[in-house]
Amino acid sequence: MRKIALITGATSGIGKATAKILAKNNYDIIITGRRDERLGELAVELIDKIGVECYPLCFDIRKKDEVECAINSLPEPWQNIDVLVNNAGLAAGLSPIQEGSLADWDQMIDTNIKGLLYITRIIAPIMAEKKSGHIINIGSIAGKETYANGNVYCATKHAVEAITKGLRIDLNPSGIKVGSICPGAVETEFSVVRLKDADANKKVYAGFTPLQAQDIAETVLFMVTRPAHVNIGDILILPTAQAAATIFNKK
Ligand code: NDP
Ligand code: 8X3
Repeated sequence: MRKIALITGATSGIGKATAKILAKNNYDIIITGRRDERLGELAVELIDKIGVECYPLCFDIRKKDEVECAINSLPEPWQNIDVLVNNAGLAAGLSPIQEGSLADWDQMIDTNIKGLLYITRIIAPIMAEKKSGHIINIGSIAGKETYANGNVYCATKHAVEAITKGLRIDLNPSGIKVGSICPGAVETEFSVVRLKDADANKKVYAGFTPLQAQDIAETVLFMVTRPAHVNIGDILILPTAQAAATIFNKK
């Protein structure tokens, strides 16, 4: 029987690369995000070029009602989700906490923590009921360290780390695999969004070779293709040039 993977935040970066790699490995794919046009384009690519089935769901993960409505709108066979990749997320701003924007804080907390929880609260019972499934949360090195001006973003990713551990404990009796991938610097739209600067990548990734979304997608694939008795709990993955959150060997 074919397997189904739901990837949040698949309109860009890590989520998009993950959707493609899982499709190439015979998963049917549910993709989510707010940018409908991009979801449509990716769905066409997965269906026409890769040859899998794809169900796009356009919603804002911060809005509980939209999340519930979208997941509940899935036709019955699509609700049988085998893999959930909780990827949607962002950093907004890079300021000392005493100068931080409350709107940025709300956006990060509502997306990275509450949005992840809303989705998981709907999918986890489905997995628990059938006693199988795999949840992978995209954390960050920012969930393991706190760096200058990272304050609230780091807090949200520390929360993802705690939620991952809590999920693994609570879903242990049901045989559900739970793990996380915690990347360092990945060249996606992340820095453009964080710094609200279309040219941000030229500055942020200057002088070293960052990870690419494909590197993280390959890590997701590795995790979901382990034998039934193996659960990868956590992977910290960094560019070779990165030793810690803010320590880079730049040329
Ligand atoms: P991108 O900005 O390229 O992708 C972010 C994705 O999240 C987009 O698909 C976006 O979709 C989605 N998203 C953001 N806000 C919402 C929302 N309110 N509702 C629904 N979807 C939303 O960044 P990355 O691929 O780099 O980020 C993916 C994950 O990886 C994030 O959780 C990020 O924190 C994490 N990460 C990134 C690192 C990096 O250096 N890039 C390093 C470590 C972790 P849309 O805008 O269409 O809604
Ligand atoms: C993204 C990596 O170091 O910018 O989570 O926080 S970092």
